[in-house]
Amino acid sequence: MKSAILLKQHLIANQLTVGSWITLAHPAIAEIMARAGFDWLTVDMEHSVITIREAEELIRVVSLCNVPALVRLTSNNSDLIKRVMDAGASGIIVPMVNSRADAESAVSSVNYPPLGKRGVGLARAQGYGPNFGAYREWLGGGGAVVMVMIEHIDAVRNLREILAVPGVDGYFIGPYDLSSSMGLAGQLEHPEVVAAIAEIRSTAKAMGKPGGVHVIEPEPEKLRAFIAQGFTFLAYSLDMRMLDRTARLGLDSIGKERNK
Ligand code: 3PY
Ligand code: MG
Repeated sequence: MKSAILLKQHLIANQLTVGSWITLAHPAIAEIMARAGFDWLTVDMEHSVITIREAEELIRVVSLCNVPALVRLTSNNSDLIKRVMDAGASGIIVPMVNSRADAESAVSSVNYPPLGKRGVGLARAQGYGPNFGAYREWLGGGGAVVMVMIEHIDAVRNLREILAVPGVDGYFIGPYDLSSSMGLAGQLEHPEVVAAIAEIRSTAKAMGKPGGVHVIEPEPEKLRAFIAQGFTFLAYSLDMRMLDRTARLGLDSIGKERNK
C-alpha cells in the first residue's frame, strides 16, 4: 500500500513515473521487471492470455517487491474490477473510456459505497481479513489509482468531460487503438495520430491532469521524446517486445555470417 500511496502522490503532483507492462504469466517475468526499477507495473489482461488466477500471482510478486501493481482490464467490467482489486491491485487502467459515463462506471466499480458500487469481501487486498479496516480507509481516502485509456477518437472529442469525473487520476493513451479508430491502424507516426496525441496532452494539461502514452517498442529515444513533450505517466514497452527486440538485435548484428 505504501508504494501505491507514493504513485498516487506522484500523479497528484504530476511528477514523472515510468512503468511497464506484463503480458507473460510467469512469476519470474514479474520479478525481473519489478527488480529492474520501474515505478509501477501493469498486468495486462486485455491483450494476453493471463487468467484471473495468474493475475493474482503477478500482482503478488510485483507488490512483494514494493512496486505498485496495476491491472489493465479486458474491458470496463465491474466484476473484473472487483476481482483484480480484491486480488490486491493498486489500481486499474481501463481500456476504451470514450465517455463520461464510461469513466463514472470505472470509478464506481473500484470504490465501496457510498462513493461506488463495489461489493465488499475479504481477499488478498484485505490481508485475507485482518487488514480490512486499513484497506477500507485507504480506498475511502481515494487511494486506488484509476487511469482511463484514451484510445479512440471519440474519447479525444469527449476528453474534457471524461477527465472531469471525480476519481479519475489521469489518462493513458493507447496509440494502436487510437490510430485504428482514425482509420490509420498502426501508423503511430502519421501526422493525424501525432496531432491527436498532442491535442490530448494540451487539453489535459489545461485541466491539470497527468497522463502519458504507451511507448510500445523498447526504444529509449521515444521514451525521452514523450518525456520532453511533458507526459508524466509513461509505460516503457512490454515484456514480449523487449524479449523479441533483444533476441533479434544480436542475430541481426551478425547478419548472414552464420550461414556462410
Ligand atoms: C494501444 O496501443 O491501443 C494500447 O492499448 C497500448 O497499451
Ligand atoms: Mg488499446
